Amino acid sequence: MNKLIDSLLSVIDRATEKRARKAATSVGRRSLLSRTGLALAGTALVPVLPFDRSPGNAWAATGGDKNDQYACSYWRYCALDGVLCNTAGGSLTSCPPGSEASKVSWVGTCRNPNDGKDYLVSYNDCCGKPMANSTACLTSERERPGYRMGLHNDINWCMANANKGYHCTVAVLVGMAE
Ligand code: ABN
Repeated sequence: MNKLIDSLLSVIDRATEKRARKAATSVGRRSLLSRTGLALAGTALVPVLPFDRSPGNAWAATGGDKNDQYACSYWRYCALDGVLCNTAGGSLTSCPPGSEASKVSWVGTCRNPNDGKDYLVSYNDCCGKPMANSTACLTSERERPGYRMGLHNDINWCMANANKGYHCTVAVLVGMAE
């Protein structure tokens, strides 16, 4: 048995040696070096795969009253990322005096627990004043990580307003989801 294994190994050895010699004659040292260099450079250029750095919705409402509009657990806030305007001199749907609604917004789909139906909710930022010292919520249901442009809500939606300072966020019902 040992003899058989020995002879098998020597056959493999010889074959490997033969291939290595053949490669050494057909591929010059310079060519080998340049190919190795190229392979190494290529590896360095391979983009690092993106990954989600978000804190796992650290402020996400887990449980809580779905009908309390002053709590992050309120059903309309299912995809909200911001501080509430209704505890900063505004209301659920209107900006506090001195600030104006963002021209662009993030729209989420939230289920109303009272009728079991899905609604589209527009989260408009209120702009033009420093950030309100108010309840901060981060639910962002169905949001995708930042590298999925357009599917990420960690954005200052005041970007299209003349006054881009973020103050707070309102949640306006815009319709029923199909
Ligand atoms: N949409 C609220 C917000 C404002 C600034 C930065 C992140 C999120």
